[in-house]
Amino acid sequence: MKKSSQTSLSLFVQHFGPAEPKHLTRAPGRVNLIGEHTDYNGLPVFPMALQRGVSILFAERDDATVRLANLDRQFPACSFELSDDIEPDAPGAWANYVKAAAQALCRRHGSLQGFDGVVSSDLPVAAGLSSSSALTVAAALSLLHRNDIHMEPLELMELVARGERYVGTEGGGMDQAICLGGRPNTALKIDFEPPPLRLNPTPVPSDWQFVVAHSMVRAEKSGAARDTYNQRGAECRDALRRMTERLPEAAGASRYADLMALVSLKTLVAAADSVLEDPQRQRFRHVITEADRVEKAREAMVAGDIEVFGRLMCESHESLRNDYEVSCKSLDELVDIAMSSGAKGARLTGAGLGGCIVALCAAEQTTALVEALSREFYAPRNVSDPQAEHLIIAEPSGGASVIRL
Ligand code: NG1
Repeated sequence: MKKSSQTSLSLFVQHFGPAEPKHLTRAPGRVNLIGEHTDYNGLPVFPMALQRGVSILFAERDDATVRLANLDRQFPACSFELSDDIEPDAPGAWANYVKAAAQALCRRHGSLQGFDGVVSSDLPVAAGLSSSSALTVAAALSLLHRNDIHMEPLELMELVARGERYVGTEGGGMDQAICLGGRPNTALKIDFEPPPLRLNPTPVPSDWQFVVAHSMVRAEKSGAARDTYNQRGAECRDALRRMTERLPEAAGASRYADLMALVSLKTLVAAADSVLEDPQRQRFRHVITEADRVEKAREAMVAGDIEVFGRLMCESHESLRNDYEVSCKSLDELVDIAMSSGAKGARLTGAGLGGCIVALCAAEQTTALVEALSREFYAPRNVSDPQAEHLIIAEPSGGASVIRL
């Protein structure tokens, strides 16, 4: 057993007595390479699963109770009863991500039996690396395993994605899909429309390296950041409605994917200038150009063209900063440092408003890039060992699973 599992085990004994936990669920975080704020508009994304994630060490219970302790002391222990109508804790409470999975599975499968578990994580929290969905997926898999229920991966991805809206964020389906569907050495382009979602595995060239760097600004998806996130979604829906009402060639389109299939990108960008006002015009322009960049980025990865992939990442960042307005000073600074230190491309990743950037470099440039970020961004902030927490040399990794110990 690894050191972290041993610590989980002692916390388990401390909270739940000597019963032996026999199962370990592990769900990875993810880094989205390109395709930001597109998923909830039904447009594609291009993430990969990370080597870091959330784990639950658990023992089965013979009743409908779930009890959880967390190795991270900032998250207090919690306990609740499984049902199809579970009362949420206060907004932002970590237990809500577990309750989200539990309620969704109870609604789908009827009454379930619970477990006692200890949660641990080596992902930074509120960093845009999807620690929340990793927890939701880990809870869902633990419950399914406890109750001997098999679900097809695509059905589970959609159920958990809808289920996580329980926490109050009107998210898309990217995080749950990559967390369950991740594969080693592979990024996945994920298409949402028309349903069911489709995973398009794309090998990451072995001479490319993605590096993730935390801005040290927390992007909490509760409170103000959640409101901004949901507001962006509403602005995008409003923009789509107006465009389909006003553009004769878009008549009948009810989704972004239909609109983009019917009308060229160039025509849509020009039409938006006359049909929409800011901020709807800006949000619309980001969403449709970003979806286009996802397709081009996948082609560039297949062709091994690191220059084109990098350029698309930089365009994505500019669009997120200027049109979607979800960057911040520290994210921009990280992107600038990366771009002047050998990166081929860099952009904010995840929802933004803090959290991380992802940079792409040729593998042999990795050390120089990491050193520059350490020296120019982290040292002035008194972080002496950024790789312990804030800097991740990303390894495209496999999806979530449960193992018997
Ligand atoms: P993060 O970065 O984990 O907050 C959120 C959404 C994604 C996606 C991105 C922006 C959830 C669970 N995750 O991710 O679906 O919309 O923002 O691209 O809501």
